Amino acid sequence: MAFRIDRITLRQIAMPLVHFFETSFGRTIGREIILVEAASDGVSGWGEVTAGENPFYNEEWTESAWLILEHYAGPRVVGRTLDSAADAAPLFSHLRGHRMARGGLEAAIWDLESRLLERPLWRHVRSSSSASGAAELPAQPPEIPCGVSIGVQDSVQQLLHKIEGERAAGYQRIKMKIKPGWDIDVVRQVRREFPKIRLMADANSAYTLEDAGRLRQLDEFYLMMIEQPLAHDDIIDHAELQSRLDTPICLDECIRTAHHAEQAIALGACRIINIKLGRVGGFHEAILVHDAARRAGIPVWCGGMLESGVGRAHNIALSTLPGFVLPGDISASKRYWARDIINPPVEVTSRGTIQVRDEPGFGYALDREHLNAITTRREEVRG
Ligand code: OSB
Ligand code: MG
Repeated sequence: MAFRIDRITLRQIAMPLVHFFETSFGRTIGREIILVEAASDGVSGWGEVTAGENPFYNEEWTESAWLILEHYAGPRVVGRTLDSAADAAPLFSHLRGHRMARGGLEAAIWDLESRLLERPLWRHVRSSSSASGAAELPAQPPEIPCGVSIGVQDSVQQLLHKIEGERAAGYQRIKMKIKPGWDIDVVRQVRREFPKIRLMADANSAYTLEDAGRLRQLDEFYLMMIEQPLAHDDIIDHAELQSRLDTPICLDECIRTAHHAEQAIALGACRIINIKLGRVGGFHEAILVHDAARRAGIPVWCGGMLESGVGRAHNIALSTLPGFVLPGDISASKRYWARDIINPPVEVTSRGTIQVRDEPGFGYALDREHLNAITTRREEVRG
């Protein structure tokens, strides 16, 4: 079904986190998020740009994403008629990098198309994957397994306390952030306290190959995986490191395309892949990464970027693909926000799962009043 993109509106919102989130690259206390609205024939689709406030996770940040959307990606689609949402990503493929900016717009177009078809986005996503054909589409919306990502804390005591709380809430696995000075000893204490939990560590590129001996010490704690220990753009060193570790390596930052996934798998640089919608530039590429991993027998899970309800709902839709067999970093709205921008907020069952909603598009209603109250910038893209 062809549809014309009548209007693209960018908006920036300010959302304070209920608790700071600290990684090896810094501490976030509040988010500055860009939402993209794509309208056709009076129907709107929404996407979220997952770039951080600073170019520390990758090269993008809120300001750069706004400029890319305003001057490059947005004008490519305003007034254009698309045969399907899958045709959106190729319109931006001449741009180098800036996948989170592109991905926010692309996701809005996927949401728009599924709303025009009055179809849940998750069904739309599943039927677009060649590695999970329509025949496999379940009649009932699935439940997706959830884990939590816990940042570096001010004390080990505080970390243990947080883990206890998340376990009690039912989350299926705990990811803890590590960095030099907050790693082996802290993981040891967590393991002593919680010998049976599914535990993993995310370093966000805080180490080099010189640290291989140190990282090997983590093997004794039978972690599910260690995520992105080495440089954000270095697949080769990860292959070398993986050959020296028993613990599976999971790549996050390194994988921006399906081609990267294929190369990393071929080199033995990882045994697991974290797929983030924004990092790879939207649904089109995310599905291709999933399909490549599935063909190779590599399990994937959905990463998070401290998203508002809009990005969170998109992550839930993505996670219904059959290769997402490990718990994702997709947790309840209330872990991040005093008030989310969707209704109902994302909730997690006592089994540590999210029940996917069978509603059109991303499946939740926008809280317009709240959205307007926290909007700090708004602009329509000129074609
Ligand atoms: O590396 O997965 C990461 C948050 C910001 C930037 C990078 C990462 C993260 C997380 C948070 O781990 C996951 C979440 O949204 O809860
Ligand atoms: Mg990560």
